[in-house]
Amino acid sequence: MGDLLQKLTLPQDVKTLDKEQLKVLAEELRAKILDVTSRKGGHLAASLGAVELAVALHYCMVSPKDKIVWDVGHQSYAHKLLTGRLKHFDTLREMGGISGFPRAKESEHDPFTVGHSATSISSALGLACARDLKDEDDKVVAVIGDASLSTGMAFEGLNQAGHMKTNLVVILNDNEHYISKPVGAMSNYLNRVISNPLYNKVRQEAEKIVKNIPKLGKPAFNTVKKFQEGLKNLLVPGILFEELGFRYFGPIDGHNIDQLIAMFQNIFTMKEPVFIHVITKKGKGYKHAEENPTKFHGIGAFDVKSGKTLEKADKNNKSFTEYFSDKITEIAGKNKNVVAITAAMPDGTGLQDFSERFPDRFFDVGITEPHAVTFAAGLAKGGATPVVAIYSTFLQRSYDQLIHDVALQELPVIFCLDRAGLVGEDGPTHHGVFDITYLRGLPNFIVMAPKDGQELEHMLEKAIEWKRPVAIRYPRGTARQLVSASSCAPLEIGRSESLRKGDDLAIIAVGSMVNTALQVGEVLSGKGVEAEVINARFIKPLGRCMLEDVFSRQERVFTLE
Ligand SMILES: Cc1ncc(C[n+]2csc(CCOP(=O)(O)OP(=O)(O)O)c2C)c(N)n1
Repeated sequence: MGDLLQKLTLPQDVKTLDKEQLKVLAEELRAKILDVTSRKGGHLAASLGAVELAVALHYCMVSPKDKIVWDVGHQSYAHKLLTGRLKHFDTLREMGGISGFPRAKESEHDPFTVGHSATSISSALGLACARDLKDEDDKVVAVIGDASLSTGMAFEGLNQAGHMKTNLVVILNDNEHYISKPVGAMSNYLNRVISNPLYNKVRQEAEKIVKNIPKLGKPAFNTVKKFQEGLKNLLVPGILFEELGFRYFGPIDGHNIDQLIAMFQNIFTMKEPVFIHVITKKGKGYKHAEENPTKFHGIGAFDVKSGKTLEKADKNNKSFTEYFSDKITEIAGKNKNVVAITAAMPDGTGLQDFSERFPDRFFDVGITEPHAVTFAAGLAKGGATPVVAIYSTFLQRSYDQLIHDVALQELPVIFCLDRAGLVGEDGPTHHGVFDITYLRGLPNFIVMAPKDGQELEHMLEKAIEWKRPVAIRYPRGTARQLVSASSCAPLEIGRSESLRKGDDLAIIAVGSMVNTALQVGEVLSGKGVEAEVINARFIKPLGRCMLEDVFSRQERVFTLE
């Protein structure tokens, strides 16, 4: 490991380094991030892209008094290494180790716990307002990516900050990349801003010319004013943000530490909402990640030299995501009514194939989960059969839309909730552990969990037939086949299936826990206890007949969910 990094104890120690040393520090940070991520997995590409940003911010700020709120937080590894977590960084994403995202409980240098997209501007604005109420002068910065900026929540934050004229810095970390390729009008706009060669310089020149025209009569002056406005719209990059009440600066090179520092030192003297547009490269400094930022967005352990992921032992078994992916593509081939929606995650949710085969029926709406749900409701109302593929944790954000736009109107929208249950390394912000609770209360909804891949296929087919709001939840990882297809009981709403007979006790299990229940059954059998195992299949409606039957026969009933 490099010397400089090891010598830093407090984040402000960065200030003791000269400009050349700062560049060396950036390379040391990169090497450390690459080394640990290659062994532990993690969000490599975004973190490599934000190294210079982290160095320059800590050079110009004094954390924890000053606050940096990283959006999503998957790009914050350099920040973590600079804020006292170098020694434990090898425990990245382990239970009890360093979290893959900023976590307030982990460090005073993480002012807000994050993991979901687009919370940075709102929470930073809250921190800035609280600061103002106390009449203090901390600097507050939100760092947000270009994909996250296209969400409604980001705009709600900008809207309030620009209106209040709060002293807040928003840094747009624009790497022109989402997890996969960018989508949406906002992305096109930012692209035009970046490719506009005229930048602020021309604006200043244009304004100077207009101002220098000698005294004119009122009508001529108004014409000049209008001309100036027109010029501004034409020439000023980031006019959108200026119109929202921010002073816009940029675009600037996010890997040029000198430029970043000069910019930050300047804008930190201002006392108004400032928007800095920084251009970075996702995966910067690691060839494989630069070439394939989607693969290296969030990755398991990999070989640094070849960039190849180290295969998991279970590679022969398909994952639930793969079952979903194959089945939805097959169904869409036969049923032209079926459309698919993702919120910026075509790969993770398994819709990549679908998007290639049926581009007209595929909608990547960006990181806009609430919009995705209401958009799907509109599609359903218009006669389409929308399938929304989404991670359980991210659907949380759309609760009102689920109730108001889907459930109450009883619209046939099918939600395929991937990553339901515990997700492992990404931790609490990403666990899909709330959906059973938040979906069960919704009127008119059917909620199911398949025991294996084949049952997921049946559920998907039936869900499309039933023409009702349906959610199917399934976990990350392998979908081990439990029972042969022929022994699968037909799927009727609310009907469970019996998988094992036994008089001593009953286990009612749902989803992937059915597998565990069957294993428990075997273990108990070896000890002379015979367990009945029931696959509930439905979380809502619960199989009332099954429950009455089981409780009439068994004294001990266990549930596994
Ligand atoms: C509400 C929500 N939806 C989806 C995600 C999954 N997600 C994590 S990072 C990411 C892309 C973020 O892109 P951007 O903000 O541009 O940052 P970059 O990764 O390019 O640095 C997505 C979709 C999330 N974290 N939160």
